Amino acid sequence: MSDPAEVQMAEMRERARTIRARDLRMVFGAGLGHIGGEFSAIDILVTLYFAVLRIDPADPTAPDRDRFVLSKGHSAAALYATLAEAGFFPTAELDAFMAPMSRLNGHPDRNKVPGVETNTGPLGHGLPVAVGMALAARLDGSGRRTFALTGDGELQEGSMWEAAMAAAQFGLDNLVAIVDRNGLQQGDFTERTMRLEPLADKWRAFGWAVREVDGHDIGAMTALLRGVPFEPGRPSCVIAHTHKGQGISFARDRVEWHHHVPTADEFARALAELEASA
Ligand SMILES: Cc1ncc(C[n+]2csc(CCOP(=O)(O)OP(=O)(O)O)c2C)c(N)n1
Ligand SMILES: [Mg+2]
Repeated sequence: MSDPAEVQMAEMRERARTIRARDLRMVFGAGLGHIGGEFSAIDILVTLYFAVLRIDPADPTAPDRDRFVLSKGHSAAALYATLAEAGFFPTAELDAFMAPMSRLNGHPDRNKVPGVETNTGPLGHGLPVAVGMALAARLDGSGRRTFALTGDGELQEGSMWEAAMAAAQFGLDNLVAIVDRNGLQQGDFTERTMRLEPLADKWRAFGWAVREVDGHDIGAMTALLRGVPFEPGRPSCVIAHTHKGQGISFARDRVEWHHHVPTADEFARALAELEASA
């Protein structure tokens, strides 16, 4: 494997595996967390942080850095593990996830954690904030881009569609929404709770340029996300088809793993699976 692009992809897959293992330890150690939606999002986060975002962990407040908003803020552990892997803070701190006085809270806090761009957790807030960030970038005359990662269940929040309308109205082609389309929300399938399909057509009807991708294919996502905006004058939407719990065979596509905390036996088996996939 001498092709530099292939080497980079292999490195990113290895980072994703490492981040999944750290996330698993964090949730097991804290006794709280959202492994399902974290594991569906980790390949997307790795693609963004290691191949797409124009950021410098040594200078986390540089004015023209790209912005990333974790609209599905309950996946905080995955964001922390990714930020630490990228060098925003030491990986040793991850063990303090949700411990008393730790800055690694259950939902991300921009005032505490380097690399976190805005506080999220209440579903339906991150994309609206990202629209404001993208508009501000334009008003500043800055070339920085804003990327927001949303849940699919989160799209049942009306504020997401107000934000989608506004982004198209303002012609924000410096904004990218990535939908973690894992098909599950907290208690059931999205389609059984509040139907989202035809989802790509909905975003198109709201004025966005839409692409669909395998949300666990880091190579495909890298190629796609390096090509934004998809159309000049329109915001870009990527529907990333994913699986909740991806990486742990007995958690994959299982609704209870939305916030199930592994037992000691499950923890050991999951870690063994992740280690075996190296
Ligand atoms: C406004 C609001 N209502 C409820 C919750 C509790 N909650 C956290 S995650 C979640 C389900 C989200 O599903 P989805 O957006 O599909 O996330 P994913 O499947 O990626 O975990 C719910 C209901 C919340 N955080 N905010
Ligand atoms: Mg979901």
